[in-house]
Amino acid sequence: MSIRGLFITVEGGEGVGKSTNLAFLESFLRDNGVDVVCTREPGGTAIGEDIRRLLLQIRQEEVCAMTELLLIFAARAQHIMEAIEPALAAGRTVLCDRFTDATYAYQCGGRRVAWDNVKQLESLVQDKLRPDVTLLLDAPTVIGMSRARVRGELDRFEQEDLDFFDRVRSSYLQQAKNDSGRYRVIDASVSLDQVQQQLLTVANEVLSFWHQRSVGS
Ligand code: Z5A
Repeated sequence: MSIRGLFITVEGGEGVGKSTNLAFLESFLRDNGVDVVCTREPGGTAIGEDIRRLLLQIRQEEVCAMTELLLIFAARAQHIMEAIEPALAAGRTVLCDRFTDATYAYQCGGRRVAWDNVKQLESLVQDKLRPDVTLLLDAPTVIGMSRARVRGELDRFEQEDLDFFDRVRSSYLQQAKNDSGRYRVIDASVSLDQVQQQLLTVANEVLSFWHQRSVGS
């Protein structure tokens, strides 16, 4: 039987550099012999990517916060069953661009959905599955927004205002404070080189965690 893989998630507000740094982390871990699977939420499966399109699409009608929440967890249920669990069970390290902490940040922090609603869905959909390590890329909201907005057309989330994204950021920082054993907070407001220097420290920590788990099994 193979050792269960590590589940690493990368979180942060829009435009803080998650995709860029996830790719950096992926190649560092691969170069060091770790078998990595990269994925994202919402998405990561064919059904999940269909749901993602539905979630990001700008619509005429207002999208009810509960509809949004249930769609996110519907995509997550498929993602866990089809991609995350099989990879972890096969001993592969899963590197995921956003997971349930994003739901606490965006739906509870941003949309003001009750925390307990997310907690209940988390237990229902994930059972005991939680990330082993979470990297929070943190930067003042205006920095992330300005980096993301050079891309042009805005999706349904990107159309939210500064207050919304400030609430998202505060929620992430609070989560990191409440679960400091799992979280590593990276200052993402500095140059990419400086961000990646900080990431290397965490990546080396992940490597030694991985080696310990391999030896201990
Ligand atoms: N959502 C939700 O509401 N609830 C949930 O549970 C989940 C998601 C899972 C889509 O997610 C939306 O889903 C998201 C929340 C919601 N909406 N928002 N906002 P997403 O992760 O796909 O969307 P995103 O946050 O908008 O990602 P992004 O805009 O692609 O940003 P990013 O991946 O963090 O950044 P990036 O693409 O790596 O970098 C952006 C640009 O900045 C790029 O040109 C880089 O070269 C540049 N960059 C990166 N780092 C630096 C530094 N350090 N200096 C200078 N320039 C930099």
